[in-house]
Amino acid sequence: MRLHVIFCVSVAVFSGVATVDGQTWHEHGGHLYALTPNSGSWHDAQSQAQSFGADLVTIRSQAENDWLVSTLAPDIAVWIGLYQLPGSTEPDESWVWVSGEPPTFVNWWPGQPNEHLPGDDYALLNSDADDGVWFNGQWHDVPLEGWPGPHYGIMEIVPEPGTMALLAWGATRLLSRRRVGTRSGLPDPAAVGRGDGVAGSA
Ligand SMILES: [Ca+2]
Ligand SMILES: [Ca+2]
Repeated sequence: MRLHVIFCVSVAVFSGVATVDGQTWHEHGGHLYALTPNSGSWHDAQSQAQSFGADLVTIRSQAENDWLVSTLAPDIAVWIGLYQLPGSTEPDESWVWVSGEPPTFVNWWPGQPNEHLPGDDYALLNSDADDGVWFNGQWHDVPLEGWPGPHYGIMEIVPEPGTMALLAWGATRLLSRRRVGTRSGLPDPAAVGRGDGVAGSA
């Protein structure tokens, strides 16, 4: 799993987008984001995220919310990593992120959360239309299974500190070596100097 995640990160450094096992991961602010492979309940979505070494997304700002909508969910409703702890006072006490980060930013649709029905304890980001109203990426508290229609989740990988810098450094070196070889048609001089790529070098 660790190699799987590292591969995602390393490819993302090159282009900002990587497709791994059919999932398209997008890099933004040093984090990686993708939709879950399958639709399902909020718990299904979080389980799928964990299988990639990810969690459902933690959203920290309006800018991040807007980027997620435009990049991954321009016209669908998707699960995010916000849920309400059991036993909380309804409708708005103790909403928490699966990442453990405090909810410093929220983007509820006006009047939400409202505990429309008992058990509306999971946050759904909506950018699609309902009865002619476009929700513009704002959130609703909904049941575990969500609203009618398939719901995918947005997964997020937060690389460990230093991982992105290390991989960026490695990617830069690899690209540099490729450019040298392409231009001259000769082996990488750096490799020659180290004597680690040319047979018979002293
Ligand atoms: Ca609730
Ligand atoms: Ca609601």
